[in-house]
Amino acid sequence: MIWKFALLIIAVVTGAASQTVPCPNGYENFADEGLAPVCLKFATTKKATWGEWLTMCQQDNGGHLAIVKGDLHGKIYQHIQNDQDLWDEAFWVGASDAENEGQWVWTDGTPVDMGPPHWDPCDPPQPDGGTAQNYMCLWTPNFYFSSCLNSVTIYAICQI
Ligand SMILES: [Ca+2]
Repeated sequence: MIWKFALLIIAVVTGAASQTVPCPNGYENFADEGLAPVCLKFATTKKATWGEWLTMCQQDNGGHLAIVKGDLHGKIYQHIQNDQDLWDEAFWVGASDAENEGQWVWTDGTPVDMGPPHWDPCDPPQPDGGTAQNYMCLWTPNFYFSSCLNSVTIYAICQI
């Protein structure tokens, strides 16, 4: 009887651990329940350029700048709304048109969907800035996709 109880405890603890800790320490799972984890970290240790964050995300558990496809954009927006410290900030994510001006691609090589609902439609509509703005950021207050100045230093969203 006792050994049966012990086995039950082990099963429950093991199951709970695999369900509640899908991401490395400091990362949060943004995926819907039952789907493969999408582990993101709002990296607010330092403000730096896109290129610098590309390296720093990699140095943090082998991560990369966040690839924000589909409804992940809305989940990120909701996360920011729930954390007042993030409201006035901006964040690099993993897309660029540095290779071919106007051709935006994610760092996994897939093309970025242009226009609504993700890119900022307001004045001036994004992306803009020509070759001075070759990297994607999410900019306060609406956190649409924007093209940010190559030289600007802001926070980043890293992904594993
Ligand atoms: Ca550009």
